[in-house]
Amino acid sequence: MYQKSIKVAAIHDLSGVGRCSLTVILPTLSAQGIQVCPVPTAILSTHTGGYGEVVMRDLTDYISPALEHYKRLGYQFDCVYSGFLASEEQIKYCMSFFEYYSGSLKVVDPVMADHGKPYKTCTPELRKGMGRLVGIADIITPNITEAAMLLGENPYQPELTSQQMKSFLVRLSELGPKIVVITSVYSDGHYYNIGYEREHSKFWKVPYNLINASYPGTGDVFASVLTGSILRGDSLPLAMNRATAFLELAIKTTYSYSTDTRDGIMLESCLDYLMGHPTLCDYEQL
Ligand code: PXL
Repeated sequence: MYQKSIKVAAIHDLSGVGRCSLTVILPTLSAQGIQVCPVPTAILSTHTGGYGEVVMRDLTDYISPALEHYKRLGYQFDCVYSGFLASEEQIKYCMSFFEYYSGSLKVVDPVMADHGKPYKTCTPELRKGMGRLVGIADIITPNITEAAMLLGENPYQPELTSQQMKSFLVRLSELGPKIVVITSVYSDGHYYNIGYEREHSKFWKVPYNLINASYPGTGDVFASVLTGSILRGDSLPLAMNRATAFLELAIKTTYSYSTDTRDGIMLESCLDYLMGHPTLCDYEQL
């Protein structure tokens, strides 16, 4: 299908149960024809969102030696993509990865919070460190809670005007990234994923229907579809459209089975959609 494989170094945790981080990032990128080289930051029995006390093995001391090995090999990645990080210390090692592979596409999903509230693991130090990572990224994919936190604003942002959406996007881009995509924004009676490309001064929005259930890992899947799509050469609005449509499909499929929401979305049932790579043009200009 492809002559050359596109390689992504994925710096994320491996959570055994609950379909998030590497367990969804690997299949989502693979289904798009992208090779994932995982750099696990921690191993957890489950994600941290509702299964009680988690068993965790921190792999902070793995990240740097792994990078040293790749340096000795002269190994190249087309993209370095980070997400949930377990501690402020991990930010430093993650930063070394981004700095060494400065010519690769740098994607930072600043996983810290959702629905107006920081995750238990998000300390003030981690939040500051995430700000530093965002500063060296090419693309960031915060949800609206994380976007507000990165800008030092109230994490709870129930509704935004068009002007406020643009202001959020531009101010985040001023921190460093050329492309900013913010998910789960409510405006004027609709939910949107919104995006900004500094190079073209263009703002985009893709509407979606909200399902009244919250599943972990949806941000990871969104960022992975978007990243895969951009690595394959799609424009930003088409990549946003693909990621939004795929999430809508996966969430509605899952909701129809009334599963335990802690188990995440039924990714396995929906991956064939990504393999087909259909082109969608349901985006709008913001
Ligand atoms: O999906 C984000 C995520 C990743 N990894 C772990 C998490 C979460 C969100 O709760 O707990 C361990």
